[in-house]
Amino acid sequence: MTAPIDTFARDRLPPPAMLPELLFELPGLRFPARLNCARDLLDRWVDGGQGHRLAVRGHGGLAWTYAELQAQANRIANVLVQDMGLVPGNRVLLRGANSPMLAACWFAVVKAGGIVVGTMPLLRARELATIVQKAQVTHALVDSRLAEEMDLALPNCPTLQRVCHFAGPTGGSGSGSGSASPSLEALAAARPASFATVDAAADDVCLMAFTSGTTGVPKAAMHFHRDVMAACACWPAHVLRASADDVFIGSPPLAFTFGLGGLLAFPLAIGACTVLVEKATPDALLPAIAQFKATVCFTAPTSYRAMAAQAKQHDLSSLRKCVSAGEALPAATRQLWKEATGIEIIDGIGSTELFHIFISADEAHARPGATGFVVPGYRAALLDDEGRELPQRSGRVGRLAIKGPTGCKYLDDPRQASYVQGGWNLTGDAYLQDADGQFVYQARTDDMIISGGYNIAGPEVESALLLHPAVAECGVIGRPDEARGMVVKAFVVLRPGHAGDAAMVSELQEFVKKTIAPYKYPREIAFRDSLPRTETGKLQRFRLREGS
Ligand code: 3UK
Repeated sequence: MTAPIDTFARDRLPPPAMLPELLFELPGLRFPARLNCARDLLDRWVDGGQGHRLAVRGHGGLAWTYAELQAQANRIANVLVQDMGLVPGNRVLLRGANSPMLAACWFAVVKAGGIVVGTMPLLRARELATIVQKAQVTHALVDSRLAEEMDLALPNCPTLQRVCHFAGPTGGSGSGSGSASPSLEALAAARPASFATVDAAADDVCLMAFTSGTTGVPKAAMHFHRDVMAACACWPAHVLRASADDVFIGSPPLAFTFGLGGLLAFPLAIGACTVLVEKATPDALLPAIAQFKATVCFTAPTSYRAMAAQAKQHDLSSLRKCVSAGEALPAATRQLWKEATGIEIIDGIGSTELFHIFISADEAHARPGATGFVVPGYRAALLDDEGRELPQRSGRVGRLAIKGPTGCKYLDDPRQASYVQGGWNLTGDAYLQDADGQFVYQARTDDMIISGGYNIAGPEVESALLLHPAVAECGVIGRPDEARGMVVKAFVVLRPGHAGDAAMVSELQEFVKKTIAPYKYPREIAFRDSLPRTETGKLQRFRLREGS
């Protein structure tokens, strides 16, 4: 009855033969044919008499209950439909730092049957235009402080008909060219606080998550309403096990599915409160944890490492669960954080294509250097070079393959055939499974270093270097070499007070040889002030390779 009117996304799903196999065996994964995730995450609480509970907090004392978040989302949904002409299936670009207002916009789009296209705040006009063109974005809701790059992109965005600006959590007048037209807040205030959430099909697309790809046009991973709820029923319910009294906080942007799950869908799925702060660098996250008495934290390994050094200067006594994802968690970082806070980090590997975490270990099962066990609801295999499954717990390295209730659905993209093969999602990671069943990360398959006939995983060498007290951060790559094929090269950022001289090079080399098999030691070491990272905190090894 309310199938999407704009079938752009549906028409560009991969053909059935190229979709991953889906598993819905777990209780909690039986979904009705019609489902709007905004109803299950937001309306449900208000309808059930829980509207007075705190849903979202932000800067400047901003705090909305579930009823208030719903009212604001409803007003914005009315603006989208009545002022901006949105019809179900249209793509709506969201642009802003994490904030309660951005969360309200997210729910407004989904309630109205639109498709959210999140964008990282640091993206430039060129990258925004690429996204708009690929997703054929029709509408945009933009924090006025980030309007400039959007305005610069507009000449290259012919499909983008309607742009509306909001002032951002700290208020202010905004500066973009749109300041002459009414703000989203003003339009929203003039519209009713009620809106009938669109009755969507469980397999209608509700979001397009652009991957932080390193080469080529970015890929858009599409997710259904059902995918969002399926993710809530797996890792959060079985591994994180947070409760309605928890207060979530963290750094990943809502445009990144790590942040969308951890800081919006997962807390709201259980009626908890989420703190959405604009600035969540290690310096800013520590005082925010103390200020909001946060209990569950989501951030990247490098952020835990940086925060561990300053943790003692802050009251982190409220904190009870800390989640790390985005890249491998070095054992040294796990140890530093535990010494600083007493908390055992919950590591988990997830991906944009699978929406969230599919291998992880809770506090009780965490083991340094291992990612953990396959998350209930998912199945994992390791494939050899011929695509055959390795025996379980063999200790042999293979390509990680995942199946579950979520899976890769790229928008109109031939690269679907590389991520999905034989019904499996191939994440591009090399893993081994040890005798206990724990999955141990090796490297991205294209980052494996083959030197003198040995396979060497850069992250293992990085983990060894990070155990040395002089090392703040490091990245290890293979540099092409005539004699050995590749040589192991480390880029190292030293802690203050250490000099990057020849003596330090030999000291670090000897240290690695004593810590792991000596043939893995970095034959070359270069010192840097910082390392190239994506906005999601991932080390860009390809840029280190270019500079080697
Ligand atoms: C790597 C990890 C080792 C791995 C993500 C949690 O990172 C996320 O999504 P992306 O699409 O990247 C996916 C790739 O990142 N990776 C992520 N976590 C770990 N490697 N240990 C980890 N714990 O190469 C993976 O294939 O940016 C993470 C939830 C949602 C996400 N989107």
